[in-house]
Amino acid sequence: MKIHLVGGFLGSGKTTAIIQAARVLMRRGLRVGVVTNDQGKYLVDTAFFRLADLPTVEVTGGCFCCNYADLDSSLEHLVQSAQPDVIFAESVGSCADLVATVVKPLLSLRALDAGPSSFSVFTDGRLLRRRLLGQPLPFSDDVMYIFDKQIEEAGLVVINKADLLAEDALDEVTRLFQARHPGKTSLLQNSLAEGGVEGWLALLETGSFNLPQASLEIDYARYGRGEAQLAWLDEEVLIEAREGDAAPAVRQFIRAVLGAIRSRGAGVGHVKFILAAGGKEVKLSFPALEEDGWEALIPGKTGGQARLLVNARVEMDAAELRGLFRQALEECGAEFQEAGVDYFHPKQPNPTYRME
Ligand SMILES: Nc1nc2c(ncn2[C@@H]2O[C@H](COP(=O)(O)OP(=O)(O)O)[C@@H](O)[C@H]2O)c(=O)[nH]1
Ligand SMILES: [Mg+2]
Repeated sequence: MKIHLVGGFLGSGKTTAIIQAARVLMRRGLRVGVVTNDQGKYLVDTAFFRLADLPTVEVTGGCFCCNYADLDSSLEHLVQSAQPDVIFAESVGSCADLVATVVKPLLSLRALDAGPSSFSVFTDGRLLRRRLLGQPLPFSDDVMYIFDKQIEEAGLVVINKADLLAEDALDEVTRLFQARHPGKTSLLQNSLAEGGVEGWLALLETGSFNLPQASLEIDYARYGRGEAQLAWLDEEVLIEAREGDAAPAVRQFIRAVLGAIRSRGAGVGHVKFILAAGGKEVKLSFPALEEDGWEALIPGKTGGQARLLVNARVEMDAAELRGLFRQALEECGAEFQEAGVDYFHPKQPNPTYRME
């Protein structure tokens, strides 16, 4: 059995790539399972993996490092219930220091053949390029500290969303990356393309050079400050049209949320929705540098009711984030009910184990 640990910043494309990679492996006849991870409890990504028919278990309410026992029992549960040949474990996008707190403990505390065999870190190529050029990014310095530390500790860096960079920008990001991180393996990838993850999978299969040996030097006070500047909001919403279709109210709600976040200039880790309406489920996802075109994903006829599972990770005050979601709902032009509303700032990271 192989365990591939996948880290990297919020919205960098971890879930997308894991689903594509799992499809390729399943076509080859392998059994694949997934462990998701988040500080929150109601996860769009878990719902999305399950939509893709992937056996998925969750470690919620904190990162893998601070919930090591949960990670260990989740892995065990997955092994018993799905007998996977390959497991992908996706860590929450605000987490760093995984070599010391997850990779090494898994290797030393689990049976030899059940430890991780690779640790990939994903990064949005556009954010990485800006960072390497010293251009401004929509996050504070402490949040960018986490972004940098994630890349520093990676065994293998996937420079993702290559389709969103022009040819010369791709050359530039590769050159700048190699100059900054000499000797680190990196790979340009478009996870949305047919066969786009084949190169990554081939690297994962080549063995242990993808598993870093060195624990990070990291300032936990600064790392904790960065995490604490990010706000988490999770909730389930039922939108009911007063008459006719619920789709216009859903569009209005999402438009208002994005507009309110943008008008505050707040950095978006990601804002994600699973929309269930008219017998269909779709995922709507807004990473740091969002693209247009999402409105076309909302089914034309939803019927009078739409259910939304919402996960937002944004650099702002959590109560303010909650307030703007609530206001967008009140102004969406339909009846609504909220359930499972949860908003907070992540706690100071306090790993179960830390191995030098
Ligand atoms: N253009 C482009 N978009 C991508 C790529 N990979 C992921 N995305 C999009 O980026 C957003 C965040 O992806 P997701 O896999 O949820 O990121 P995660 O938070 O790291 O798990 C989604 O809207 C994806 O469709 C890619 O290679 N190219
Ligand atoms: Mg994800």
